[in-house]
Amino acid sequence: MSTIIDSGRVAEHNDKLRGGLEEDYAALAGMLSRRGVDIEQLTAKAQKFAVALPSWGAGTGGTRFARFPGRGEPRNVFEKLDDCGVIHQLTRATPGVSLHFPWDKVSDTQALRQQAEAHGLYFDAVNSNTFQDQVGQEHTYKYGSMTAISAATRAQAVAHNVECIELGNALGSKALTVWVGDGANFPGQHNLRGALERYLESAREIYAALPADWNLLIEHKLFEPAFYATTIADWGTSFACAQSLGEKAKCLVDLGHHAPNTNIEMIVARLTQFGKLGGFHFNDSKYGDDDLDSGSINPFQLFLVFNELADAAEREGAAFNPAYMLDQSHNVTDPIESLMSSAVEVQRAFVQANLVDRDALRGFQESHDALQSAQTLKHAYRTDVSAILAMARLRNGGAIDPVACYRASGYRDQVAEARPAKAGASSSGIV
Ligand code: AOS
Ligand code: ZN
Ligand code: ZN
Ligand code: ZN
Repeated sequence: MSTIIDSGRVAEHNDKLRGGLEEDYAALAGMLSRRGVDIEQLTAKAQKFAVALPSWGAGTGGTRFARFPGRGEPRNVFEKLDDCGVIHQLTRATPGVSLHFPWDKVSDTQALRQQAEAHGLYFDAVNSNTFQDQVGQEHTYKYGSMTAISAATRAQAVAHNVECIELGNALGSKALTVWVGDGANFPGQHNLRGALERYLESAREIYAALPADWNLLIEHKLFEPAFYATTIADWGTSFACAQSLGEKAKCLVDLGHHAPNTNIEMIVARLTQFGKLGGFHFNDSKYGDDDLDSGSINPFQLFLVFNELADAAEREGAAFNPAYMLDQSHNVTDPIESLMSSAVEVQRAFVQANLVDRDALRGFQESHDALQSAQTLKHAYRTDVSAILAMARLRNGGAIDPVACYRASGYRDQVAEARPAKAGASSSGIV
């Protein structure tokens, strides 16, 4: 597997920090063993944890007001893969890459697959894009795509999704994520039921094109770009559509796509109970679909989501395998640094949730001890598992401190030279 940052530099970085890490790890091991927890089991789980990277997250996202590009942004899908390769090389937690078509222009699937493999990467779910018009496109999506009144527009949206499946199939992906911005800005603009009927009609055609081992992941979002009524606005609609389409259709939960104060972990519990949790877009938010870095605003919520996932994994075993992906917009940070730290935050929530004493929790629940039930969760959440995460990276060949190692490597300076800024460089997209 080829590395992008010289492996000697990573080793040098680790050598400086190894002694301190070993001390912290031993102290944590002792503390956990008094609680009856074997640190090695947790570290082994952490070593297997994976969250996929969004190809569109490698560049600066921008908002509807402006985009302020960073230095050395990737100019094509191959350069995005290089950046993803760096993130995975140092974190060892991000082997998957989720592509977005047609933002990612792919003509030679073989060459792309080879490059991914050289970096130890594979392709996770592919994303279609019918929320904006592309140059030369015959029918506009201004009034909707899969729900459009115009049959020709709907057919075009379906054809694009089928093309995404074909591309993804050639790249080894196993799922198509569909998020559509379709909706209305005015009461009365849409026949609300009619729009969903047309959505389902289009979705059925897309579903029919799925290979046998593929999933269709339906991503809902409360609002934006439609501000009065979004066709796939909530998990109820997403769930009903997934049920009506069939077994291969599942729901994707983007953490930023809910009404404020929604109990997202309960949505996760409901979807797992009925076998319809397909995957996640992890990010964080304060107000809406903010696409801030995972764990940066509400890490306890992220932990509670993983607590439900740990419960589902305990009930369902290896069969339970939702797709974990990041979906963030980086505007004031180096996207590589944000994606590295976000992957670590998601992995942290996963490890903390695995620390929950589930037998004790069940006992407190059965005896109606609400206070101790809550404390059982808090006990796990308050445990600083950083040494486990760092040890998992070290053992997997990554960096003890990925951001420090990345900064010391000079990668951004190198790519800034190799990828000179173009005036008005195109956005990696709306996120
Ligand atoms: C849009 O809000 C969604 O989060 C989608 O996942 C979208 O495809 C992605 O964010 C890129 O814009
Ligand atoms: Zn304003
Ligand atoms: Zn998303
Ligand atoms: Zn979003």
